[in-house]
Amino acid sequence: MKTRAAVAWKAGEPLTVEEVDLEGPKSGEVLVEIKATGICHTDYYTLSGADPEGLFPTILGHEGAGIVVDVGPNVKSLRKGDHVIPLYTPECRECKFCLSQKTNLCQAIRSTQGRGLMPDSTSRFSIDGKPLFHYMGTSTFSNYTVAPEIALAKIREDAPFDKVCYIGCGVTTGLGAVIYTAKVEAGANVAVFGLGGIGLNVIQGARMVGADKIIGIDINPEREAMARIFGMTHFINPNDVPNIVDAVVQLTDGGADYSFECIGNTKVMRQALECTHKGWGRSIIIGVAEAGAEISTRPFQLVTGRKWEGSAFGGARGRTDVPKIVDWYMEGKIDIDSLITHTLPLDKINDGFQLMKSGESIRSVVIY
Ligand code: NAD
Ligand code: AHE
Ligand code: ZN
Repeated sequence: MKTRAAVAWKAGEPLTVEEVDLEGPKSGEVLVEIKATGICHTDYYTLSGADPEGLFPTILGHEGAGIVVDVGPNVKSLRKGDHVIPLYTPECRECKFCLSQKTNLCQAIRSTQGRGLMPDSTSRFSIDGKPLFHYMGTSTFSNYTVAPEIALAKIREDAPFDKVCYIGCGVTTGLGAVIYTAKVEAGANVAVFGLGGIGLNVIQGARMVGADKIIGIDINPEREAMARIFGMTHFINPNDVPNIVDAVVQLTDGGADYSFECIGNTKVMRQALECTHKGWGRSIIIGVAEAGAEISTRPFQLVTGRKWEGSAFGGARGRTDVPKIVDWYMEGKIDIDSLITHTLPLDKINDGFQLMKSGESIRSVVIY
């Protein structure tokens, strides 16, 4: 079949909307009509050329929601008409990683996904007979996409696609880092570095679990108002204080119990670790840093009890947890609408990247 898709031909170049050929689903695969997709900073990161797994030409996008239009042979858990959110972190429930119950990082299809291919090592997308790479197993910047059954979460049918698409990455990553990865307890002091599409969801998660001080840190002063609505109790612009680590330590009587880096800046990652409390502080890296970037600190920081950790997709097991997060939204327990500051047609997708770069948007959503 044919589908309209925004194609990334080369790193650093704008996407172009094209008519693309899409092969039907093979064994264990599902054809999905994408109804809406968010634009995440990670799409921009890969487009920029900084992603060691970035392959071109490709169809980016990993924050979508849509409807199943066809299933391939051996698909058991989904059928035509089901509403779904594609998962860049699948959940096969059979691999060593899933069975461990210690991680959400299902590895069933990770190697082919990282090479921009379906599990049989081929692509379903092509243009003029030349294959295009898939991206993160999702490629939601295409009106129709094919994904493995294990990489689709079935969601309730009354949930609006143009809002719950954001649960496909940003919402789950932010809330999940607090709830599933860090397991922040009521009364804890939390510091959040970077108040964008992810950081504001960390703030929202921290409020949900009853954190005490929720300190937001961002160089963009425009982020303060929205962060306060989501539960931030204190705001610090690092450009307004001599030392951001000292500022957080003073506010929290010795350091934050938990900190979250939601930027992808290795210098900030160090600050986020060092502002946590001696003896028990835990710092969770969410931000994605470019190929070649490395983190550093004095080992003494770890010897004296601070822990450096990371979180992918908020530690969420997608097929199990994503439908629950959709329920939280539908029950009014979380706010998604306020964070979607811009909606665009596919033809304007490059404007969405521009709005992110300029700091004007929190989330832009493309509606097909
Ligand atoms: P975003 O662009 O919406 O937000 C980034 C925020 O950081 C902005 O508000 C910006 O003003 C702020 N910022 C930039 N430099 C700063 C600095 N030096 N100090 C303080 N604040 C600073 O991006 P996003 O969509 O929220 O994504 C954030 C990061 O999380 C990206 O690196 C993205 O790739 C990553 N990410 C990771 C996962 C995961 O599973 N680990 C999932 C989604 C996104
Ligand atoms: N290819 C990148 C990896 C980037 C990365 O860390 N991705 C996150 C999700 S970001 C979503 O916005 C992730 O889930 N990582 C775990 C994994 O298995 O990829 C690089 O830098 O190499
Ligand atoms: Zn993302």
